[in-house]
Amino acid sequence: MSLVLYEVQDGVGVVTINRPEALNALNTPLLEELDKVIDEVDTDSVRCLIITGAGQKSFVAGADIGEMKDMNSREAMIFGARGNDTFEKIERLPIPVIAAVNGYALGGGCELSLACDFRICSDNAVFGQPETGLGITPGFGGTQRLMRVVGSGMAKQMIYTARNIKADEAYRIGLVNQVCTQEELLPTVKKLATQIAKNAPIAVRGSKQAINAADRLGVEYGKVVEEKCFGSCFETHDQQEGMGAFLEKRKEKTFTNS
Ligand code: DAK
Repeated sequence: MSLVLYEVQDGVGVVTINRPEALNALNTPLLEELDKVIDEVDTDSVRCLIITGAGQKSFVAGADIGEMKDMNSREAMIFGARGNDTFEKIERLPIPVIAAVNGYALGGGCELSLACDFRICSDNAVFGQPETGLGITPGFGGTQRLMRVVGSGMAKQMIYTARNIKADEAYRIGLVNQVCTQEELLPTVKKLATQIAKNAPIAVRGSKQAINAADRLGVEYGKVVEEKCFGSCFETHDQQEGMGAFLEKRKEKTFTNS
């Protein structure tokens, strides 16, 4: 049985972390499969990716504590680097990635959701960075990405206290964009993904690139990337099609990512 499932429908890919008996905790074989699946996403045909967890209870309940417990320092660094590399790949995918958080998103699970462009969760979701209570620091980018989403004060509070927060609080602090029932979660996220998939990929991708550039390297650099992306939309099929459709009062548009 695969530890990571992947399917594509109508230009939307769904990655499912599939280890429900351990609440989808991330161990080495799972991280290796996830890395492979991310490499296999065909970003020419897939226009938006969703990441979710198998079962009704958990998105990802963190890195596998059983596997980590007896690691030596070197092994822990390798484990951390593996997770970091894969999460970095997710963040750098040219297409948008939405986390559909269907339960526990703790430690590495919260960090996986933070590597996505944004998060939508079910009302039973629980977020947290419990690492300091386990004697470790967050290791899959949590000290870096959480503060960018919720601000450094709130990120520090969550990390230092290791306190879990429920869906309503996650919404209040801006960690998730929307909360829905468990049944509504995937349909809601798929609808959003389909809405994204309908827009010009060249423009959606350029927007992601410019926002991420500013996020990582600052506004001055982000503005340069924005100008470059804006300019490179012109003379493309998609720019001609989008503006042409408006001027011709035409609803139907065919974007080709070219
Ligand atoms: N690891 C391994 N197994 C886990 C797990 C985890 N993180 N979370 C749950 N499980 C397993 C449980 O052991 C149990 O297995 P069995 O006993 O049935 O064999 C099964 O999933 C069901 O869990 P529970 O029986 O505990 O279920 P409950 O509903 O009672 O509780 C819970 C659900 C999510 C509150 C509880 O399972 C829990 O507290 N889990 C641990 C959550 C946690 O602390 N997660 C953060 C892990 S630390 C680094 C790289 C990465 C990281 C850090 C550093 N470097 C190397 C630099 C990342 C760290 C983390 O993510």
